[in-house]
Amino acid sequence: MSFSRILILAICFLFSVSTVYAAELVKIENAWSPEAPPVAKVMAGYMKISNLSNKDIKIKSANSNFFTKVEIHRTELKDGMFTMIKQDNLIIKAKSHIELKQGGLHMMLMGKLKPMREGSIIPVKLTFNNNETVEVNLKVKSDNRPQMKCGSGKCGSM
Ligand SMILES: [Cu+2]
Repeated sequence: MSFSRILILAICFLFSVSTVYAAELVKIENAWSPEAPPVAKVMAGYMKISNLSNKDIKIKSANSNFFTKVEIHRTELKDGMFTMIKQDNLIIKAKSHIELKQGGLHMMLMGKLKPMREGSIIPVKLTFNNNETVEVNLKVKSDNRPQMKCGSGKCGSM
C-alpha cells in the first residue's frame, strides 16, 4: 500500500470519527431548532440520538448556556388536547435510536437568554446516566410548518 493511500485512509478515518461526538457510544445527527419569533421565550429542539453501545442508556439531564432550562418532552393527545409530558430518564435502548421531532418527543428550550435567529447555533449539553456528556450544536432554521403555541402550560401542535 502506497504512503498516499495510507494518508487518505487516515484522513477518512478522522472524518468518520468527527461525526461521532465526544462520547463514542452516543451519536447525534440532524440537531436543529425551528426559528421562533424574537419575543418567544421557548424554543424546540429536534435531533436523532443513537446509542451505539450494547447497553441501554438514559438521558439524565440537558442544559444550555443560552436558556435557563432544557427538558425533554413528549407530546400526547389527551381529551382532545395536546399536552406535553416531561420525560425524566428517557431510555435509549442498546443499539437503537430515538428521534426528537415535531409531534412527538422533543427538546424544550425554556427561558431564552439571548436573541436567536436563522443560522444561530444553540449549544446544548446532554448528560447520560453513565455520566457521559455530549455537546450538541442545534442549528436554528426557519420552518414554515405550524409552530408551537405555548401559553399557560398548554401547547398547540409541536
Ligand atoms: Cu415541550
